[in-house]
Amino acid sequence: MFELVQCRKSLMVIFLALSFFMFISLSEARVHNYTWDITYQYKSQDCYKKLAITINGMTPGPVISATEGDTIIVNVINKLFMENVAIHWHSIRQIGTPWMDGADGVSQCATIPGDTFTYQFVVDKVRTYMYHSHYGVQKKSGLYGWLIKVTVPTGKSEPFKYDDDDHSIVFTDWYHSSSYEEATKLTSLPFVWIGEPQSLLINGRGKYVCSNLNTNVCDSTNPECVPYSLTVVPGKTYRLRIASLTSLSALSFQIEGHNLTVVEADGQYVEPFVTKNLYIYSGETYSVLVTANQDSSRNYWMSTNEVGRKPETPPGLAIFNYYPNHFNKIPHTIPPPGPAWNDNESRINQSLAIKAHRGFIQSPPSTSDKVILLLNTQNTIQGRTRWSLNNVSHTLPDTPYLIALKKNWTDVFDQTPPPESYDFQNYDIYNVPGNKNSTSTTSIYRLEFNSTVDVILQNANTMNVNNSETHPWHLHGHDFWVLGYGDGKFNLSSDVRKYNLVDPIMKSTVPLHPYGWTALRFRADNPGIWLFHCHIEVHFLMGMLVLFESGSEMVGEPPRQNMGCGWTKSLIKP
Ligand SMILES: *[C@@H]1O[C@H](CO)[C@@H](O)[C@H](O)[C@H]1NC(C)=O
Ligand SMILES: *[C@@H]1O[C@H](CO)[C@@H](O)[C@H](O)[C@H]1NC(C)=O
Ligand SMILES: *[C@@H]1O[C@H](CO)[C@@H](O)[C@H](O)[C@H]1NC(C)=O
Ligand SMILES: *[C@@H]1O[C@H](CO)[C@@H](O)[C@H](O)[C@H]1NC(C)=O
Ligand SMILES: *[C@@H]1O[C@H](CO)[C@@H](O)[C@H](O)[C@H]1NC(C)=O
Ligand SMILES: *[C@@H]1O[C@H](CO)[C@@H](O)[C@H](O)[C@H]1NC(C)=O
Ligand SMILES: *[C@@H]1O[C@H](CO)[C@@H](O)[C@H](O)[C@H]1NC(C)=O
Ligand SMILES: *[C@@H]1O[C@H](CO)[C@@H](O)[C@H](O)[C@H]1NC(C)=O
Ligand SMILES: *[C@@H]1O[C@H](CO)[C@@H](O)[C@H](O)[C@H]1NC(C)=O
Ligand SMILES: *[C@@H]1O[C@H](CO)[C@@H](O)[C@H](O)[C@H]1NC(C)=O
Ligand SMILES: [Cu+2]
Repeated sequence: MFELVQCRKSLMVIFLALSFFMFISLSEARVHNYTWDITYQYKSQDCYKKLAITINGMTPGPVISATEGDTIIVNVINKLFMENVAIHWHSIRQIGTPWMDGADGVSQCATIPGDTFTYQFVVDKVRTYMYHSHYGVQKKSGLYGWLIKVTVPTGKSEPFKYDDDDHSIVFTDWYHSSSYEEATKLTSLPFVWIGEPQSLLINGRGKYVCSNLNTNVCDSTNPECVPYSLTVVPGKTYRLRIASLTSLSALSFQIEGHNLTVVEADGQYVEPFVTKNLYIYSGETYSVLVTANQDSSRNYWMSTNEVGRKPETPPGLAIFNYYPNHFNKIPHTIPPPGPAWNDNESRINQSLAIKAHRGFIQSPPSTSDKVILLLNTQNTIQGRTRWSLNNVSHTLPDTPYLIALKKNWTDVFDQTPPPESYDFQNYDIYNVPGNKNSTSTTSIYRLEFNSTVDVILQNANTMNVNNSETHPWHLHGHDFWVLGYGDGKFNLSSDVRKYNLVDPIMKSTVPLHPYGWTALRFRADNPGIWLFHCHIEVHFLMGMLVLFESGSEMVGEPPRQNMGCGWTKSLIKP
């Protein structure tokens, strides 16, 4: 065992050294150094004034642009008076830098008020990234960021052409109550549902109907809630980089009268296909091409609608502005209605249509070493509503896992592994769970380093009759191959034979559709411990997460800045 660890260690060193020299020789890697002040400010994003968490006064936060191989340094100064902060760099794999993943309770202790945390990592892959808080339900308060656009180095090219880039669209859903109030509702006894969001925001702007309220806190003429407008020149083709960081809603996006050509998903090139609307789930990113080929005498709506849950939130609207019309000129048309919220079939169809571009296929291993089935159910623990995987609901310990593993503190979390399966044969996914009583755990899945693992996510009925919800599952530290989606119960013999091993897309976030299943494969080749969780913040808070550990013995010593909570307090005593 000792020899094996040593051997792995030296392999890893050689591997890291090689990658380092490779990028040095390929391009002149640059260092981007930022300092971010995190503060509360009054914002009127949907015309309703409320407290939002900002980065240097902004929500969404500043855009970071870089080239493949560049180093990003962000000094995050927590200037909130009473609240911790942790920032996750969504889909950055953090190979060799697991301490920088920004996941509270996993890779670090959240940064306390007055402290600074310096995130430093290399962007090793061309794609569109985003960042957001990974502390409690803080993302809901506005602490999320624009995309990190990592461009192709000179000499490399992409399999599609466009005239203009640099148009990023990020969707969020917005509540008027505070995230404290929401977290309290969701964890209280009896459970209080937070309801649907008040607004859908496009690039941080929405429009709440202020006349619904008898208060001057809502002002529809506030310039902060003027809709986002994207100006296009007739005849030209644009690349839009689209991301969703909603805390609850699954969305559909469309541009009135225009088709969208999907060309990239979560950083991998897609065999292009044309669609009228793009379905997008929290945590996903896409690139679409759109050509300004319609009547240029007017402007058009860009709109986003809630799908998958019965919508009670009006569509989010922005303006697709044909030059030289005024950018703020409101189209006289009615915004296009989105697809039916419960048209689950067309959502599965679009998921199935997303395949790797034939010139950029990265073949998955043909077999796997381990299969983990995860049944997604809603349960209760001592009366509190929770989400469970294979009948257990997960919670994070007070001491971050990665530090506990490095220090061999076996009392920090439950050492018994969580269940890898469930009684699939007999479980009725169409009915309210018979056994509502669940247990909570801090246990982790330990995966052999560099082994190939399949995860089959199986959806089921919630605790409400005839209801199953959409869950976008996100994996930290890795991309995975999406081998298939299906309706109903997964069949271990017949569905496995239908896996797409030819041109599966690699992603880092994937939807699990109502009453359906989703199958993934990944290689556990990134030393550390990584979250795999539902990206709906509310579900995450309610236990919809698991942890995958692999090769954590190869990780270096914990930096002092990652400590300060739980057992790690003892390590930083003066
Ligand atoms: C980044 O900027 C901070 C603040 O200006 C400075 O203290 C630090 O030395 C810089 N780091 C690098 C690597 O340039
Ligand atoms: C959009 O695509 C559909 C199907 O490919 C096609 O029939 C339609 O004409 C296109 N519409 C526009 C505005 O290009
Ligand atoms: C479609 O999805 C909704 C929830 O998103 C669910 O309640 C409904 O039962 C689903 N319909 C089918 C046919 O699966
Ligand atoms: C989904 O795809 C199937 C198979 O291609 C097709 O028969 C069906 O009409 C599609 N459904 C929707 C709603 O687009
Ligand atoms: C970790 O701790 C356990 C229990 O305290 C002990 O059995 C084991 O040998 C320790 N492992 C290492 C590598 O120190
Ligand atoms: C639920 O489970 C817990 C722990 O297993 C047990 O103490 C409790 O009595 C159970 N409650 C019900 C209603 O079954
Ligand atoms: C689920 O958990 C409950 C409560 O702990 C337990 O009674 C039940 O046997 C478990 N069911 C399965 C299938 O593991
Ligand atoms: C992981 O396994 C693959 C396939 O067996 C192999 O090509 C690769 O070199 C291994 N990587 C490491 C870091 O051991
Ligand atoms: C649940 O769905 C089934 C099948 O679609 C239907 O027969 C039944 O009436 C529904 N029950 C309720 C309470 O809506
Ligand atoms: C799984 O599929 C096989 C082959 O189609 C079939 O014989 C078997 O009954 C299915 N199992 C279940 C549980 O549906
Ligand atoms: Cu979920």
